[in-house]
Amino acid sequence: MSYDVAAVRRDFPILSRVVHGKPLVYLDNAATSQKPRQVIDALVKYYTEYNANIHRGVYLLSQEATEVYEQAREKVAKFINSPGFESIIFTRNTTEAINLVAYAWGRGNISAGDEIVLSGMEHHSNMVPWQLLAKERGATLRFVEVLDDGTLNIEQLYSLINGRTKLVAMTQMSNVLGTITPVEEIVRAAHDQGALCLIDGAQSAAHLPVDVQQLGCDFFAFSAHKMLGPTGVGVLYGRRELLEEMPPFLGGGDMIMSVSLREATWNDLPYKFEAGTPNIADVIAFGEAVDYLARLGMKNVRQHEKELTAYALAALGELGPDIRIFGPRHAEQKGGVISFEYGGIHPHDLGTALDYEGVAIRAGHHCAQPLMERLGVPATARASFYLYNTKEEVDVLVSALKKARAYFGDAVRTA
Ligand code: 7TS
Repeated sequence: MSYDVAAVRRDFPILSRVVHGKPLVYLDNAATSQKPRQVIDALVKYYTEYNANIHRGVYLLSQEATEVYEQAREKVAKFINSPGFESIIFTRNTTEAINLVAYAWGRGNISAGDEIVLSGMEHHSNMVPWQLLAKERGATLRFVEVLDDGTLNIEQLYSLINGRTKLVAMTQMSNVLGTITPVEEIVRAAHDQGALCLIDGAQSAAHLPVDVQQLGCDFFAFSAHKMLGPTGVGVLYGRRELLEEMPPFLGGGDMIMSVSLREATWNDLPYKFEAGTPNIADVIAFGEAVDYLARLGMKNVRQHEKELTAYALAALGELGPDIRIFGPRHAEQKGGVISFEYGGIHPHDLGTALDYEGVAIRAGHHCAQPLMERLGVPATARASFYLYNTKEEVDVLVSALKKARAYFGDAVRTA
């Protein structure tokens, strides 16, 4: 391991919290990550020292705010190796980034008979916008199936993509199974048939090194709040030529070049897609989050999480036949996300029991109901790790699970 996890943990004030009398073990990182003090301080600094609207002020505060906001964009561009800042559009979250593409690109490019290829493990955010678009346009959605081992049927992907396919929209990492998908291959398969490819990077950007030029994707969407940044900021990366051709998503201030009573012309990229006063403070703080991740190095983050995931898979596996782990069983194939069922205990009961031990996990359908159906369960319990989690915390999870099993055991067996 090439960074000091104990030192990293000291940067996260919340990690020294006590819940129900127990030290917090935060294992719901796939939902949102915790924030280091550098990010929190950046928010406070902005509001204390240079709060002003951007892109319009002639006075110093506004110039400072504009400069730091635009620096954050440059940092994000570098973080995912975007060829330029023009391709980086700040949105509210991944969901809005995907909807932006569905509206601004989709409505100009999808018509009756066209096909959009998705996978059966998509988050609702990468499914519902395409359902809306397909319904409106008379287009068809096709789905790559999830195999029993939690990976995608890539052979099937090749047979689904054809001359009618206009877009392939797929996650790079499942928020339920942790599965890392072969996105480079998926992008190539889409391009070979003249289709575009959107990658849902909500999970991957936080946990893997991402290079959009190497991936070759046309769009890449992700959220700041899952990668140490604040809530309320997302990113859409788009290939410049595509963004140039797309009409605006939202109309209003900042996105225009000039406006007359009946017409308007559009601002340059990326501002054409950032209507109204943006989330200045949170974008600035996101810049700090990106710095933090870059300092640790995303390869090191991945390495740490891979070791932790391997450790957790082994430790959970030792709970015996009562535990069912969904998705890939090898840490190589997945991010630090483990969905499971244990002892016939309802995931919500399990989540509540773990909470009393200080362990925060997620229980539910994880906004992936079609995947739940494929797995044949209404919900799963899910533990998800980040760069500050430790093997000791995995041990706490395992002993809390054993305790819950002892508590619920008889009730479940006699039910
Ligand atoms: N795509 C994936 C793969 C996700 O995991 C999520 C959020 C989203 C899109 C949407 O991101 P948002 O920032 O726009 O909400 N996933 C989760 C989760 O697993 N639990 O809570 C949110």
